[in-house]
Amino acid sequence: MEAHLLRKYFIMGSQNCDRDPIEILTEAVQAGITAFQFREKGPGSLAGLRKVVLGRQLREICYEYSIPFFVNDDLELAKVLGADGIHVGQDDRFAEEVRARFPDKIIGLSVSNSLELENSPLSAVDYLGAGPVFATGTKSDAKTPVGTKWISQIRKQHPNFPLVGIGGINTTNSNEVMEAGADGVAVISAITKAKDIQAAVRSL
Ligand code: 3NM
Repeated sequence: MEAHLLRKYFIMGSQNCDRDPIEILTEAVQAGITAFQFREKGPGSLAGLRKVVLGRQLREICYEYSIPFFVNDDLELAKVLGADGIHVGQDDRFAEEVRARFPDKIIGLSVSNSLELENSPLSAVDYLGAGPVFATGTKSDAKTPVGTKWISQIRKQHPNFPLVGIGGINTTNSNEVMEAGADGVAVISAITKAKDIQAAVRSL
């Protein structure tokens, strides 16, 4: 994949939103996010048909603005929505299985420590999401923050592998993540909770 697509990677599900997710995504794409992940997961999230209906609307916005649309974990949904890519975590299906089923989609994998990284099938995935870089209140089961040092280490080990930092990243600390060698920052609350999404995305 082209690593520059990871630069401002916005992740969201309706559970992260205090107002209409469609409005939030529209503002974010107009402000210049480079990729979007639909992550309808955790307390308060939609399921079944309501999840599909929202997903379709969000997918359409990304299509209209020509930015890649990713689905978190849900392979069936990724297929139904014609997603450009799928993001899987360590607890989700093995990345190799996802690759076998979707040879042409972009596949991202979360890593939270060196052991996970060592055991990751890098040849089966297109990019890594490393984190949480900083403490985050958005994901209740987030692991211990890895800090930007670990981002630098991964970059040293894998000089050319597309890499995005995630977790607790905001307009104030995103530059540290980029300086550590990430290709981009993946954020939820820095955008969903922003008073001015245009300004937040620009600042990221
Ligand atoms: N994954 P915020 S942290 C979805 O560490 C997610 O893998 C993480 O939300 C990981 O930008 C996280 O609001 C939540 O901190 C990111």
